[in-house]
Amino acid sequence: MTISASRGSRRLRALGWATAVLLSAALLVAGSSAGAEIPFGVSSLVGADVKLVGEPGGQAGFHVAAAGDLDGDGFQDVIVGAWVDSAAAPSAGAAYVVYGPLSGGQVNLGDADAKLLGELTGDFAAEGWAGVGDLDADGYDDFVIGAPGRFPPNQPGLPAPGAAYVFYGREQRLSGTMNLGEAADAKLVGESAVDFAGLAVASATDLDHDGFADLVVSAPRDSGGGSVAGAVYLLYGGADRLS
Ligand SMILES: [Ca+2]
Ligand SMILES: [Ca+2]
Ligand SMILES: [Ca+2]
Repeated sequence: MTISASRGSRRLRALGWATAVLLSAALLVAGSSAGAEIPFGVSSLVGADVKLVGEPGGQAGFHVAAAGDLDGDGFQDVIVGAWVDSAAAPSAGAAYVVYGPLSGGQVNLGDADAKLLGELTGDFAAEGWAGVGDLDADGYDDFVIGAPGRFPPNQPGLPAPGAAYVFYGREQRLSGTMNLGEAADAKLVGESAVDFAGLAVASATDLDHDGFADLVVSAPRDSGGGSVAGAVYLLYGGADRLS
């Protein structure tokens, strides 16, 4: 019973944290501290406070989430994934970082503060990504970009171990176009050539309640439990950064 209750309270804390983050992000996007007015009933997205517009072919926004305050200036920041962006290589994918506060109206992601490019053909970088809270408890929120390395179309024989790129937030902002492999603080690679590691990444809030946020990385084609049984990895945050 004790274990069950503990798990329940942790789950409630996790839900509370996620709700608070999403609400604060929504309020800042709306540019109002008093509260955004989201209409009841059916209405057009054309009435949104901000529209972030992708670049041709990238399919920006395949996955959305709260990013956190990456530069510690008190404003929530925005990450947008474009999983089939081909600027670096066909379907290498990319992630845009836009630091808040956002002005209203349209934001062209081609003008984002930073664009992080997948490394290889078919990396599908940022098919999944997550703001993961403060992994090292330094006051700056951190984020992770997944690049599952799914088999590119018509190229099923390519290795696809997948990876999760960890970025620690800092006062100095990310800027310009960068390669994920060079810009990330750490790259976590799948165990085998076909694991699709990083297809999903997420915050685990603080699983072990040590004050450091923790991280979840999936590998749905991992075969440690039998053929493509899949696996999920938990990584505990700490003052010693992943590298
Ligand atoms: Ca910020
Ligand atoms: Ca941090
Ligand atoms: Ca922890």
